[in-house]
Amino acid sequence: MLYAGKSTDGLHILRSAQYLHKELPVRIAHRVVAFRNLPFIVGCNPTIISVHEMYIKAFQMLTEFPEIKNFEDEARYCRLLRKLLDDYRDVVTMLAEGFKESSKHIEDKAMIKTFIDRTLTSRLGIRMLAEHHLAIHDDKPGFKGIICVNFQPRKLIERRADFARGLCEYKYGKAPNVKVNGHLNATFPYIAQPIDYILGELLKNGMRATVESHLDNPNSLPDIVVTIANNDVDFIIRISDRGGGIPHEHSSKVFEYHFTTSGSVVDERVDGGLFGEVMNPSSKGPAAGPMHGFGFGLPASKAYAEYLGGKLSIESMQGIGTDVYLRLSHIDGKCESFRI
Ligand code: ADP
Ligand code: K
Ligand code: MG
Repeated sequence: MLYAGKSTDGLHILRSAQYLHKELPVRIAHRVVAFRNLPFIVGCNPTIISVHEMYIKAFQMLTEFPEIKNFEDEARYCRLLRKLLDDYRDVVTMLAEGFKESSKHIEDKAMIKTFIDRTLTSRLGIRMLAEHHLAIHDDKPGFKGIICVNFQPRKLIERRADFARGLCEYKYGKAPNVKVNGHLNATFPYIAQPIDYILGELLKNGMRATVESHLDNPNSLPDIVVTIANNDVDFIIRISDRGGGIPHEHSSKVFEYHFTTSGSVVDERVDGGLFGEVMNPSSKGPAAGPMHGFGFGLPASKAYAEYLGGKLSIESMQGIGTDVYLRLSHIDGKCESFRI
C-alpha cells in the first residue's frame, strides 16, 4: 500500500478498485461461512441473525456489482463502498450484544473467542482496504491513502487523551491528566485508525481505574503516563496508570470478551452522587462510545494489535496500578511487516 505506484492517468485508482472488487466478496464469504457454523443456540439470537444477514447482503451487493472497466464504474463502486462503511458501523456493538446472553450457553468458549477475534479483525482489514481506496482519490498531502507518511504517535496520543478525558469527566465529573514522555519527536509512516481505537480503549480503562480507586480524594488524581519508544524495528507505547491494578483473581479474565467489572462497584459515588454523574451509566457518552461496560476493550485491542503483527500485554502491580504495552512493527519496508 505504501509503495503502490501512483500514475498520472489515474490507472492506479482503477486497478485498486478492480482488486477490491475481487477481494472483498471473498473475505465476506469467509465470514458468512463462519456465521453458518456457529452453534445453533447462538446463531438463533435475533441480533446475531441480523448481523449474519447484513454480511449476506453485503456479499450480494459486492458480487452483483459489474466488472469495473472505466472511471464511471469506479465512481459508482466508491459510492457503494462508502454506503457499506456507513451502514456497517454498528456491527461491533451488535456482536457484543448478540453474544452477551447467547454465548452463556456455550461450553466451548475458545470457539466463540476465535469467532469474535476473526470477525473483528477481518472487519478491520476490510474497512482499511475500503478506506484506503477512497482516500487515494483525495491525494491529501502527507498521506498515501490511509497511510500517514509522517505519523506522530505523540499527536495521536494527545488527541485521544483529550477525548477520553471528555468522556471520563462526563461520566464521573473528574478525569486524570495524561503526561506523554519518551520519544516525543518520533515520526514514521503508519496507519492511525487502529492505534487510535486501541489507545482510546486503554486510556478509558486507565482513567476509570484511576477515578474509581481515588473516590476519597477525587481532586488529586494521579496522572496517567504514556511513554513512546521508537527504534528501527518497532515502536512501543506504554500506558501507566496508578489506578490500583487489576486484582489477581481477574488477571486471567480481562482479555475475555464480555468480562467487565463495570456495574459491580457498590460504592454509590461511582454511578451518581459525589462526582455529579450527569448521565445514565448505560447511555452513550457525549461524542461516541460508552466509557466501559461491554468488556470488549482489551480483547478487541489485543486482537487488532496481533492482526497488525504486534502485541498487547499487561503488567499489573496489584495495589498500585497497571502498565499496558502496545508493541507494533514499522511498515517502512526495512523489516517484516503485516499483511492486511
Ligand atoms: P470494559 O472496560 O468494558 O469493562 P475491558 O475489556 O476494556 O472492558 O476491560 C475489562 C476489565 O479489565 C475492566 O472492567 C476492569 O475490571 C479491568 N481493567 C482493564 N484495564 C484496567 C486498568 N488499567 N486498571 C484496572 N483494571 C483494569
Ligand atoms: K474484557
Ligand atoms: Mg474498557
